[in-house]
Amino acid sequence: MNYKLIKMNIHGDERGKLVSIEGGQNIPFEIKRVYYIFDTLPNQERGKHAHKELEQIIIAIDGACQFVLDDGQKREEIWLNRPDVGLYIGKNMWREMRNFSYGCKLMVLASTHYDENEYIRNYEEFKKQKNNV
Ligand code: T46
Repeated sequence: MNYKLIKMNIHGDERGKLVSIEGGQNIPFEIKRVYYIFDTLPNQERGKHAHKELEQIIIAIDGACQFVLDDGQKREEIWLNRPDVGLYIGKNMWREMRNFSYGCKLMVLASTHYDENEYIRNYEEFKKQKNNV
């Protein structure tokens, strides 16, 4: 499975907490794009696609949601629920997001600019490509 959880350092004191993310240091790719997802709802699912080239790190900076990760053979579920843990997803992994807490906010660091042609939005097509059928 081409994913892993990355623990970020927290700088905390009586004023609150801060996490710093620096390109070339705790991120395994050059950051080309940052986007964020908010106003999510518990009964809405997102994702349901894979990327041919894109690598990303996703951080639940507020709230929680569940990720389903699938490499064409195995499926695993993980919860993202900490602002100091990033989910790295490498190339060619199917992802689905569900069970958002109200107001969950996800910040995403991406290795490429947005390109719809690089998405695989059909699960059967994804499985065929993974298994070289
Ligand atoms: C992923 C999860 C965590 C853009 O115009 N630019 C962008 O950078 C992105 C990411 C999306 N869009 C447009 C494309 C769609 O019309 O925004 C709309 C929603 O995108 P999408 O349906 O792909 O959103 P999610 O939440 O299903 O998935 C996104 C990322 O696409 C995906 O790579 O891992 O967030």
